[in-house]
Amino acid sequence: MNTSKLMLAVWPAAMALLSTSAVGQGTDNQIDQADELEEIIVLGREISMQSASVKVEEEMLMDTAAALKDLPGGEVNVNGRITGIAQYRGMYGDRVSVTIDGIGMVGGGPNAMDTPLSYISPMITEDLVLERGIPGVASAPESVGGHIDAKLARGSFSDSADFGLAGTLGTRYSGNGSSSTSVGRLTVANGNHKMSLIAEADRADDIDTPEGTIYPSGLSRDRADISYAFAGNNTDFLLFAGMLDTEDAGTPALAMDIALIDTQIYGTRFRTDLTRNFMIDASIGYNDVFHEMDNYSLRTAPDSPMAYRMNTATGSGTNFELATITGLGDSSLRIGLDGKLATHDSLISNPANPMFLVQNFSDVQRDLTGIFAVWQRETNNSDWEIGLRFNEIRTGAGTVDTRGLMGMMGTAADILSTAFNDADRDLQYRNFDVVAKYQRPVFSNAEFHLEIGSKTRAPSYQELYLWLPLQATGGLADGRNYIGNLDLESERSNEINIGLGWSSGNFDISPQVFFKSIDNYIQGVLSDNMTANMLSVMMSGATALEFANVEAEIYGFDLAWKYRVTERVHLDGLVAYARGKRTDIDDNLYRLAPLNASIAVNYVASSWAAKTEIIGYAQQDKVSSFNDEQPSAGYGILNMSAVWSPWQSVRLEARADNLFDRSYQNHMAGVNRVAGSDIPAGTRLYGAGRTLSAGLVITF
Ligand SMILES: [Cu+2]
Repeated sequence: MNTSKLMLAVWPAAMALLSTSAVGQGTDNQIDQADELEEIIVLGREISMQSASVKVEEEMLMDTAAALKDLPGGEVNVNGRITGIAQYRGMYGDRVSVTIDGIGMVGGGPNAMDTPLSYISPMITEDLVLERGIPGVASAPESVGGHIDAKLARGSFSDSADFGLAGTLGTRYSGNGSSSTSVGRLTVANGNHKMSLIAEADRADDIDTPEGTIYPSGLSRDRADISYAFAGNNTDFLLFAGMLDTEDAGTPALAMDIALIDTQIYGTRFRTDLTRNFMIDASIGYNDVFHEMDNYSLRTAPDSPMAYRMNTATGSGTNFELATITGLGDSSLRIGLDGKLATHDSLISNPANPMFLVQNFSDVQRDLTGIFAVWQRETNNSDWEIGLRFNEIRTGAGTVDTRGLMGMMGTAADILSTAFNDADRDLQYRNFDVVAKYQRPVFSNAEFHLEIGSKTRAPSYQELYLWLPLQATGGLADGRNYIGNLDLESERSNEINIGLGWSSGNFDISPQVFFKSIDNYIQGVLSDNMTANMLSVMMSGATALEFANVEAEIYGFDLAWKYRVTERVHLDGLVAYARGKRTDIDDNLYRLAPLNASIAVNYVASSWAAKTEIIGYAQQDKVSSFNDEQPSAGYGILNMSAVWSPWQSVRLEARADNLFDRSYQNHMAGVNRVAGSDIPAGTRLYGAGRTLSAGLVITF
């Protein structure tokens, strides 16, 4: 399908889908029928029991991560407008694996300012796919909390042997914060070969809320990708090179803002059928990040230049996978080897004091290699999947030092660096994962789904090697200083997930309930390191939290539903709830969304469509006392959007977010850490006020 068809396919597709379940009724085969019935598809969104996806390029967004809120159980922790950290069912950060075209990324920022989803700009994102429930062991090496894959929109192969040119030009503009996203795509392709050049430029100033301006919340981000792809009878091949250039992007929930993120990305994917029953699937990606952040150029600078901080961080590494798939009659066996080899450095300096230097992370390495086997069987009565995985993670860090720290601070830092340098920092983790999935039809119009898994995650490099109390925590944004812990063990999540897909006439619903018990859950606890606490109090007024293994559980449910009122009108919605608590002491887990739901009225005509949605969040008072987490009040907002395609090649878009200009604080929004802002430091950031947007996308 070429891009012009792709952009517009949603209207005819939506029309066709309105009658999907009617088509399904006549099918004899029970499982086929259930397979068709279980899918809940609305404009731009597709939800089944196994996965949920959004066609992100059709949404008017600045951060692709925001599209997760359109998926059952999906959330996003917002530390800045383009630093959305994926959350699924109460887990986030390194617990949720994110891949782009199936390949992982190595982050550069120790505070996750370059989150994986920040590498895939919204107008060049074809799909964002969330694996519902427990990710299979083949999806990603470490994915205790979930797995999300985003697909770049690199255009399509054509139907003919002759080469043709196709492309897209589009721009979207929001009045609030003069925010713009613009895309260009050029694809030269025939049926077998495709060359594609895509680029997106995003710009924005500070955005306004009913309580004042969020300062700083402007941004500048450019993303480009050039690729060659081959599609043969038995072989698919993709080779790409990309770049990301982010500059001056505010992250008011963190202690610093993004000055620069400069990343090169390279990768290749190869898939071939050697025989009818034997296939090879391989991918390798490399990326290299150079990142600078500071606390004085975008936000109100500290009073004393002695408190200016510039942090230069780098991250680079390789993600790879080599797998074989063997067909065995009605089942298949996938056996693979994969890995993620990463290095990280971070240096803190002061432009006003050339003497000042802190080696925050020095020569850090985290190398994972894994092997896995997945057996899948599909019959008329049931689907089975059983997967086993073994991971070995080796980590290491170089020696550290500081320079120019005065008096007692210098003495304390020396004590900590000497202890760190004398410790054994070469660590090794061996982890075994297992996931089993079972699915079968029940009654004539429903399907039952059961998953059981035991999955692991070895500690992150920050959790191990943060030797000086700082806020470099992968984006926790709780305002606390943390120190690492070289004695951490891997965490293990034992999980059960039960789902139902039910369809009756005009109504579809797909609820799931889950329970996970997490052994050795890693989170910050009060530190008994007196030196670290003293230093932390001198720097921030509060003692340090130290990463430790604790016990936790998370349970909840989420569902998607859809009701067809008429051929053209349908209602749909989501409900999600996740409750997380410590089980070794009486406390709640940090930064989980309260009960939330959305309901939308959709109208689809032949050349236009409109949607009105209400999104509601309950209050969240189940907050973490260890992280000084503040409760948040419930709220509801109303959004409206419309698209019109007067011609096949033109798509006009209009959208109003928060139409009634409601003042609200989403629980996942961070707490403001910036002084001299309309929103006081220490207050949870408010959601954007009424935001009117318009867009034009032309395809050829
Ligand atoms: Cu950073």
